[in-house]
Amino acid sequence: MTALLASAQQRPNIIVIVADDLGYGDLSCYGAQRVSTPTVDSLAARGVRMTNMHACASTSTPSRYALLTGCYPFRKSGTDVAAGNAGMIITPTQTTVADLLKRAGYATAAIGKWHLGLGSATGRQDWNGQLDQSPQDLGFDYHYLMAATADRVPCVYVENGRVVNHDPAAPISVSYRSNFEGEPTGKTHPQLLTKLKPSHGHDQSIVNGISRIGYMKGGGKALWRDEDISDSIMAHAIRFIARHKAEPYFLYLCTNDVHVPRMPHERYRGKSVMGLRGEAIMQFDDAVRQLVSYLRQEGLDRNTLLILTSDNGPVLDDGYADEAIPLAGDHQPGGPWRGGKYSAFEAGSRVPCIVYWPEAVTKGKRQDTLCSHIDLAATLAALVGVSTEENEAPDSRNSLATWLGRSAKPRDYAVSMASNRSLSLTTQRYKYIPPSKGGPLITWGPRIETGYSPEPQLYDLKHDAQERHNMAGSKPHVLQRLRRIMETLTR
Ligand code: NG6
Ligand code: CA
Repeated sequence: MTALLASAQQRPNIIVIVADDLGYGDLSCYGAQRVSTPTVDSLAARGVRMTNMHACASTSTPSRYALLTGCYPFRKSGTDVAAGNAGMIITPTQTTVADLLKRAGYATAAIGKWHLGLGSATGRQDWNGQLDQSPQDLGFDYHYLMAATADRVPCVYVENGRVVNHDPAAPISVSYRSNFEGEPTGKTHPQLLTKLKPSHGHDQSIVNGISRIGYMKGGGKALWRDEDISDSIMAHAIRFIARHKAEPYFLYLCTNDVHVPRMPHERYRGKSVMGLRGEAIMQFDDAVRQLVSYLRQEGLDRNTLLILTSDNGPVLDDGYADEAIPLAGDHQPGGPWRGGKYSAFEAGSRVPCIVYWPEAVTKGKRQDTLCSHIDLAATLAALVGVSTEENEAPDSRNSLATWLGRSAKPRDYAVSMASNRSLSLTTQRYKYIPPSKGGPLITWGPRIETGYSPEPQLYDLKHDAQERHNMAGSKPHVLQRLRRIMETLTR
């Protein structure tokens, strides 16, 4: 490894692109046929395409929590899908990937979807002034963020702890409890839903002709237009790189695509047979194109380590009537895997992941070795030569050689948390889902199998990618081994 790194210029720039709800089967380099992602495919062709990368959860907040802290989300309460007025879920005393890279002299930024809370306390943020805590307390020198998701208020960008384009004529109030007097909602004023209607939930405050989760008043000029979110995120990402191209930098770049409400820019509209969801995937690919072309133009791409992945598995109807289900046709957003977002089955956490770094990576490699997002912190720390204390990124292990396609050494197991907080373990061969409460299907709208069962489940992923044949009874030794790992982990 040392020789490898010596051959590359020391300290590459690092960009981690995290897509939202992009499934294993949503990219053409992973087999999608009804949508094409030429830019991501070209990175895969010249980088490492991982087929066995696991997010640590099948929803966003806990998945991102693990990615940034190297600590499993089940260890901390309050790591479930966060409201838009949640206080910061990672505490400033915790060490993040950004903290570690700062120690190595990196300029650091978080841009795009955040969904890890802002300010020190839930519901107490001053959206009209300076937030009292922000990612600047988590090692990020700069941030330009959506507080949560596009379907949650407040529908504004926050830059370095302040609402961007704050409009003094329209002071912002946010509540996740009750509406503000006289404010229309999707429920009371469906005639104002000019762009998209909810299919379930999402019937509260209306911004840009789309109703959301949560209540918001004001905003005025600061309110986003969904069609411009991707461009806005990418413009800020490129501006950050332009400012820091002379020094090593770390960019945590989170797209809003392909989360709901899917409302891509007009230039993609009508371009996909899969409708808005397909167009959101096209917009994602094009965002990556904008970034990579800029890096090439500036001669920066050879010494940039770019990791592209998704926070959790896919969902078609996630609460808006965007026709994702009928227009999907035979598209399999989860690829060969069963389940989807929220689920304990594989498609919940088996995510696409491409590692691109022209100077150091094994080109065009397909990496089938078991990997987990949890290792990002230790892997990047090792790459830049920073050592971690025992309490820092406690669950994270250096997997650099594997991620660069130089080794086939798998993790012993990958842990992931479903939306009911139950855990599952994947090994290179098997999948263990302990008994958990909850019915076989998501109850609130999305048509997704949960994978929950009162019985222990054990699947041989090598021969049963679809998790159909429970071997818990026929492979007692394997079951016992995985059960023990789980017990030790959660003790
Ligand atoms: C769910 C939302 C869904 C999505 C999800 C979080 C409803 C009915 N559904 O509660 O639309 O926002 O939370 O997605 O409100 S995530 O990718 O950010 O985890
Ligand atoms: Ca997500």
